[in-house]
Amino acid sequence: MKETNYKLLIKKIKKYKNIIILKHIRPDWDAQGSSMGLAYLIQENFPGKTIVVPGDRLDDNKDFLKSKISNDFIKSALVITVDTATKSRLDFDKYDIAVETFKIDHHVNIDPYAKNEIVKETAMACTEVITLWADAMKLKWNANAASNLYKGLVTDSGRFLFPNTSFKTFNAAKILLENGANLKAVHDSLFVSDLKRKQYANFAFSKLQLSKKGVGHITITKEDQKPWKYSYEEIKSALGTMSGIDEIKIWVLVIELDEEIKVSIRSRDFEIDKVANKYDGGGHKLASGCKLNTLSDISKLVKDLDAVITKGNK
Ligand SMILES: [Mn+2]
Repeated sequence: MKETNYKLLIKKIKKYKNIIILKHIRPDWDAQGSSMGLAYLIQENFPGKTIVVPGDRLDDNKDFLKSKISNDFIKSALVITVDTATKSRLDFDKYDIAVETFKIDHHVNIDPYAKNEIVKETAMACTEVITLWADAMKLKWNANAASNLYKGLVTDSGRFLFPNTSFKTFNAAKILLENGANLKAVHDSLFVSDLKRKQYANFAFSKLQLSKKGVGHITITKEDQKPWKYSYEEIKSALGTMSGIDEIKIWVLVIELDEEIKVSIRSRDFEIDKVANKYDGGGHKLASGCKLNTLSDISKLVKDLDAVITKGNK
């Protein structure tokens, strides 16, 4: 990573009055926390900017929303993307008319689509990248910026339990807590569940099927989803019900959507990304996603994951 791009980002922010911050479709808290945290940081340190954060939100925060974004506005703006590895995943259909673009990310950089970038593939969360940048550039903090960035850090690290959690993750957390992140408010907003959520988790877990080798899978069909009226992210929360269980070595959540069948695969020890590659997907060694053509392909996928355990690919 070229540290010079740290300063370049500051230079670009200073230069442009209009700033658009883009995140990926179906945002998670790293995407939203990165975009909102960065927006609050820019607002605090560079007054007078018009900052817009378009796309879906996970909560009812209406800050930095704009009902209509004209082509002229886009062309005149600095367009920063966060937490989005590939251009096709951006939650914005007019990225191509942007002139000045800047990518901030922590995914494997398979699609360097922006003019400039700060990409740290070893960072736990995109919010970690932004936090370390803001700290190095000695920006002024406020509680909104720190709390939003902390949300991405605590969720992308699985509450600091994922095996790649490191001293760097805690260093970013330290910076955010020193600068006003409200730990209790953030944790309450993210982790205090309502009764319906618990009931959904119970329902999902009751569908668990476990292979002899230790591959657990839950399939949530379109029919299953109807009574809950949940968003994709909420449906996906069923994935977590299978983690932290000794007998489940690899766990798989299959979600049937209108246009595709999405699969999430997780493991504590076994490398599952190669299997994900085989099914039109990929990601990290212990956390990957892929797609299936039909629900009946699940048994093939489970067999392939069984083989990973048999071979002992740790
Ligand atoms: Mn992320």
